[in-house]
Amino acid sequence: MMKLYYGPGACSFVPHAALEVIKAATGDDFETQTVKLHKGEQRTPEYLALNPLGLVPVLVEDGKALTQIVAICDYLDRRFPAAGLLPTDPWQRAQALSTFAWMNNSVHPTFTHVFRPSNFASGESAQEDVKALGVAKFREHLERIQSMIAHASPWLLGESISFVDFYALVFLRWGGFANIDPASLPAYKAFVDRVAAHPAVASAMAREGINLDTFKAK
Ligand SMILES: N[C@@H](CCC(=O)N[C@@H](CS)C(=O)NCC(=O)O)C(=O)O
Repeated sequence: MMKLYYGPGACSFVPHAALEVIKAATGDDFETQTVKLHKGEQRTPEYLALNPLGLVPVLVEDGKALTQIVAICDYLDRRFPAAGLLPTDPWQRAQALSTFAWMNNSVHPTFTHVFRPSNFASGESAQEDVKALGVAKFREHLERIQSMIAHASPWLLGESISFVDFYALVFLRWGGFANIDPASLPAYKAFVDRVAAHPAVASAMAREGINLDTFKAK
């Protein structure tokens, strides 16, 4: 059985929700293992043996580990085509991967500047700068996602819910932690409410023990 190592609320939610979609579509079940990032569990020798980069997610199948969200999700789509996670038409599929890759290689690392400014600057005021610029850039990314949502019918890739919808949910939750009020992105918020209500997504959120309520007005 496949096993996913995930951190509650982390980017690993993307393959986690996908595994729930697959389970609903095909009956193929999966196991999970929580990795508590705030406790440093991603840096234990056992975990580093799975992923030397010390990051979630990791998907383990037949004792072999696969890392990187885009690779894991591409594998899940090819292994379980019945789940309809990516379009089959080559051009549509490439367009979907284009959006997915942008989320993974641009939006996601922008948030890393907010969450871990110490990775990018050493002095305290320099770190504050990195964080402030990161929040501004992250908000621009969220606005771009909101403009994509205007064309969602009903999901970002069309009829089937998919990786990019799950990533959109993760990002809006993270925005709340960065003091970005979801009410200031109303179409995005309404979309994420819909994604969260999808039964597969709701199951993954319940297992992770997360909700959408990350923004606390100051
Ligand atoms: N490019 C990687 C990014 C993975 C990543 O950044 N994971 C974060 C959680 S969202 C992590 O494990 N952080 C732990 C740490 O920085 O110590 C992927 O696609 O899998």
